[in-house]
Amino acid sequence: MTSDASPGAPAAGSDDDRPVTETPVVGIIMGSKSDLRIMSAAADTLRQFGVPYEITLVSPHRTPHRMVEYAESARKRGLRVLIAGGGGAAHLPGMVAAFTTLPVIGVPINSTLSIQGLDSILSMIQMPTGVPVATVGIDSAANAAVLAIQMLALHNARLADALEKYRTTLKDRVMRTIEELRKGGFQDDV
Ligand code: RP5
Repeated sequence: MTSDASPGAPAAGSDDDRPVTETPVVGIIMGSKSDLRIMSAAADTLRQFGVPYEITLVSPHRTPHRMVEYAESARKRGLRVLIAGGGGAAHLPGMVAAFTTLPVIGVPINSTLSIQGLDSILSMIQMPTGVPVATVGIDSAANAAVLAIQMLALHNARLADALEKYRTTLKDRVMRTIEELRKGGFQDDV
């Protein structure tokens, strides 16, 4: 994990078959340190899947030039997907998407000044044609990471396999819960 936006060396190998290396392939950015309590879930998820990432603060309003520099250099630095979180007037994902053709996943955050996250999500979803932001649910940073991993898994067999196993654990958890409920007297119709 790197802790700032300093350029890293691009990994060797072809784009499609490149193995996951320590070079960050996902960039996690957010408007403020106060967003970290939510966005850290994206980092945790990427770590669990062994996906190298970088995480830093990039504010579209307080550090606009840094935002442009980050977005414009992202592909060259080896990043494949960007996850951008913001609360309130959450312009970061949309503006970053304007400066890069990498896929941008937006995480609307119910921050202290947000109107329950509604302003944040509405700031992200209605992008003009040609400049999409793949917006996940309010505070759904872990899902943003899973979506990023699904994108990377298009050309990475290890990640595709890990995603299959992850889905199996989700299913198993539900089935165990059903069993526990049944033991407690819950009568389902299946
Ligand atoms: C946005 O304003 C940030 O993404 C954050 O969610 C919100 C509040 O920022 P702070 O005032 O806590 O720095 O730019």
